[in-house]
Parts: sequence; C-alpha cells; structure tokens
Amino acid sequence: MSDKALPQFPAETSADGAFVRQEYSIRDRITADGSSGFPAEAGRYHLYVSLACPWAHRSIIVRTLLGLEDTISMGVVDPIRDDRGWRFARGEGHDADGVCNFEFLSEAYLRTDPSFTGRYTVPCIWDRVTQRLVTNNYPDITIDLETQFTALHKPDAPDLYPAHLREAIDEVNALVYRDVNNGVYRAGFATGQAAYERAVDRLFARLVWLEDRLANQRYLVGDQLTEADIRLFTTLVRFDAVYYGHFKCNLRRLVDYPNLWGYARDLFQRPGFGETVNFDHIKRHYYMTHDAINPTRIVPKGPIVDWNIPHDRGTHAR
Ligand SMILES: N[C@@H](CCC(=O)N[C@@H](CS)C(=O)NCC(=O)O)C(=O)O
Repeated sequence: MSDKALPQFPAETSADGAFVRQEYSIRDRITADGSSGFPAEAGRYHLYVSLACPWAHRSIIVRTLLGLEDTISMGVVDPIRDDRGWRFARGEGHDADGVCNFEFLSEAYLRTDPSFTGRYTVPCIWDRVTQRLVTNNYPDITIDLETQFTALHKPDAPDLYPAHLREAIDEVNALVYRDVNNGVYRAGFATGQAAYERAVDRLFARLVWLEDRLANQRYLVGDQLTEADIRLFTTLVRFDAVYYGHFKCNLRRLVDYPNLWGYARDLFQRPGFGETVNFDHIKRHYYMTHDAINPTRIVPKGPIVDWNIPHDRGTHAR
C-alpha cells in the first residue's frame, strides 16, 4: 500500500481556475493477434471499476452488452475514496479484491511500476499472466473490447464500433467528450467564476445541440446503438443526481429536455444499461469524496426521478 497523500480535489487547475484533466499513463493495448504482447484471451484479464465513475461505467456497459462477463472478470472498488485512493472494502456486503487481495488500487499501480507517480484511476485492466496493469486509458478499453475480443463476444453481440460509422462516431465523441463528459468536470472543479461559467455555457449549448440531433434520430450516430451512445449515457444518467447540484450544472435538468430524457430512458431500460447503474455508489462517491466542494459530506436525498417511465423512442420517424 502507498502512503502517498493524494489531494482531495482531484484536479489540476490553470491560472484562471479552469480544470485541466491529467494525461493517461499506462497505455498498452490488448490485441486479437497478440502482437502487442497482450493477446485477447478468456480468463486472463481483470477489469477494475468504480460503479460511481462515468469513465469506468462505459467499460461495464460494453462488457455486459458483448457478453464478456465470463471472459473478463471485474472488481468493484468502494465508492468512498480518501487520500489513499480507491480501496477494496472488506467484510459483509463488500467486494474484496478477488485477484491479488489488494487493499488499495494503488497496489496494482505500484506493482506495475514502483516509480509510478500518476493518479490511481479507474477503469484499469490487470493482466494475470504478467502480473501488471495493461492500461488505464478508458477510451482504449471499450474500443479494444469491441474490436479485439470479437472471437469471444456472445453470438448475438451488437457491433458497437462498426467500421463504416467509425469516423462519424469519433467526431461526435470528441464533441461530447469536450463539452459534456469532461464539461461537467470542468464546471464542477473550476476554481474561478469565469472558468466555471465558460464550462457551463459550453455544456448547455452542447445539450441543446444533442436535443436537436435526437429529435429526428433514435441514436447519436447511424440507426444503431454505438460506442457514442454509451459515452453520452454515462454522463446523462449522473446528470440530475450529481452534476446538477454537486457540480453546479444547473441551468436545466436532464428531465427538462424531452428528447434527451427519452433517449436516456430508452437506453436505461435495455439490458446492460439500467442494471449497471448504481445511484447509491454514484451519490455517495461524489458528495462524500470532494471535500473542497462539499465539506459536510452530506448526501442529498433526492432527486426523485423515475427512470422506468415509458419512452416513445423508436415509434415515430426516430
Ligand atoms: N484515467 C482518466 C479518467 C478516469 C478517472 O478520472 N477516474 C476517476 C474516477 S471518475 C478516478 O479514478 N480518480 C482517482 C483519482 O483521481 O485519484 C483520466 O486520467 O482522466
């Protein structure tokens, strides 16, 4: 275990208080042909996630949709992170680390590289053969599950990153990442008024853009579910519960956008989505971990939102 103290405010900020996301640091790839040294094999890899984390949530959804649960095992950290980083809670009702019996996720990072000085983030993938982390780069993780593990997908698995849509998916992903996925963090972790307002304005302008786009089509790209939808979903599902209040993204709620709200429910109500959402972990993590934003660590009781209200997606033109 490391005793390296981590700042409670997991953000670096620029001179005007804008949140700057750190660079990724472990970036090996898993490949179908094994040319990277990490072949896609059943039973070899272990995915570490937090159910609170939107970046990790993408990999949980993709793993489920592709039927990779028996191929890639998964470990869930405790939602409350302190200055020692993510931890595997022990005792009844908790998930101990079933692979290396780590107490802290930092142990996986330091066993991979004893001189590692980055942040101990989820998601990350542990390799049982080489006894090290392969990657903590979340955009690569889902793409590799989709494109390199195809021989191990369940028979009717969807193609979430189809070759003919890749360019369009990448384009939408870049905008959604900048303004929405990372935009909520830029708003929430800003330490200056102007930087905060800039992030909020960009975020809500992009939500209007998405609302319009989803007026005439059921999915973000093409006429099928893709990686782009999964990336947007994990931010939308947290929006009213944590980003609206805790991160001050409060011009409007998700439920105020008819198309986005219907779209989010359409996804939530499918296998692989709603069952992977844990609002208890989400709310406790955000409200109890960022002491600079919520020093009392009080977790709000609301909002009351019914994610199971029927939606009309797929019934009209879209
Ligand atoms: N690894 C990515 C994103 C993943 C990420 O930020 N995960 C968060 C949870 S949502 C985390 O594990 N944070 C731990 C920390 O910063 O100490 C990055 O560096 O931007």
